[in-house]
Amino acid sequence: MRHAAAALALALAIGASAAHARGKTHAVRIEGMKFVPERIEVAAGDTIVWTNKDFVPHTVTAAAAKIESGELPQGKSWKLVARKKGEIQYICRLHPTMSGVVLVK
Ligand SMILES: [Cu+2]
Repeated sequence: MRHAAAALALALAIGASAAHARGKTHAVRIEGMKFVPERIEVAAGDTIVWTNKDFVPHTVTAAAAKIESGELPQGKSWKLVARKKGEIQYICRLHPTMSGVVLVK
């Protein structure tokens, strides 16, 4: 009985650490009408958080990958978990000259 409890405690500890190691978080600022950094490399399972530092709203849009943040006003963030490996090229739908790349490895 005591042994079983110890095994359960160990299993919970392993589960907790595995969940913690699942992914990193990467920050992209939207600032001065640019995505900064413009290109990032992440691992599958990682989270990317975009934060709009500009006065005007922006979006994170990759139509082909069905990614659409909606309009982000100043100070707002939007996050995406990168699940599929490959290159995601995205733009701001409101200012299509703004572009960025997420490479998911
Ligand atoms: Cu924009």
